[in-house]
Amino acid sequence: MQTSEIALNRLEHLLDIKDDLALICHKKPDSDTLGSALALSLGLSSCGKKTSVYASDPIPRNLTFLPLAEQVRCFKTLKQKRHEFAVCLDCGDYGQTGLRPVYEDKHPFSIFVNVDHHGNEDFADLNIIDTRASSTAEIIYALLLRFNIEITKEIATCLLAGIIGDTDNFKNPNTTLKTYKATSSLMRKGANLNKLGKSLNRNKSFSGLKLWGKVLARVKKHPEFGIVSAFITRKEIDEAGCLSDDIEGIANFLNSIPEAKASLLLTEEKNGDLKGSFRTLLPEVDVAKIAKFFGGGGHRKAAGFTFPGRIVFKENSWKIV
Ligand SMILES: [Mn+2]
Repeated sequence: MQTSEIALNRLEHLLDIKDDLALICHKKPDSDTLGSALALSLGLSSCGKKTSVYASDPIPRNLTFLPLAEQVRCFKTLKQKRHEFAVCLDCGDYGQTGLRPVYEDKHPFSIFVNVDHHGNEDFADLNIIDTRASSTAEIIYALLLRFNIEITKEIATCLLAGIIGDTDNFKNPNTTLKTYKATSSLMRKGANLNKLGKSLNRNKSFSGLKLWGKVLARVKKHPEFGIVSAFITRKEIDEAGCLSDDIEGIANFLNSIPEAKASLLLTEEKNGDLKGSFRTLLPEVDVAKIAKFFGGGGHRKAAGFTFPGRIVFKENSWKIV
């Protein structure tokens, strides 16, 4: 799925005539949603536009180095500001925007745009979707070129952070020739690939690594489906004093063995929910379909679900209750 010229022209026109925008990251911001929002914010500011970046959840500590990350605001401010025009970045569905708990299904924006590479749902008034892009950052890169906005070193850094994050260091099958072309151009603009890789990948704490050990010790492979799975309980996360950054990456790491068709990591959430994260590296496997079966969603290579539940385990077996 790729956005039509008409939609792109409409977005260009809207950005031309409107001066004040809210840029909204998805829940639990990652480097793609945040890098895309910050890059767009920096780019539009250079054209004299007023932009504010919002996120419903705090920024993970390994992303606070991104230019302007300290200026990301919470949803309380979003409510006070009464923006007319909002663009959400990297949100696969309306729920991902985090707006529902604040506004229910009736958001207050008269112009609501979504720029994304997942393409599950056309929930905004204008949906700029490219499912062939590795990341939303790759789409924003193309949009900035189209709008003749100069890509500064800061913008390049934000966009490359998004690309590195979503391609899992250029390892995922969503990495294309276009991704490498964008990357090389962003590096030419001053983004430091080495430094970014270090900041994004070296983000674990000591207790976090110990938790990884526990989780990896209980990895199982389904004999029929080839799904490699593991789980983390809330008690273990709390006892280790771990943050969500510490657990980040386990789901991808489970795919490291070649016989894995897909991986599933189950995490007990604070609110009593059980979160499932599916990942696959195989082009023919679509984990979004499996996640949908459990009431969730996502894209072909990374998808997830949540439902109320807890894990009960004894020695070698475990079940969801
Ligand atoms: Mn993304």
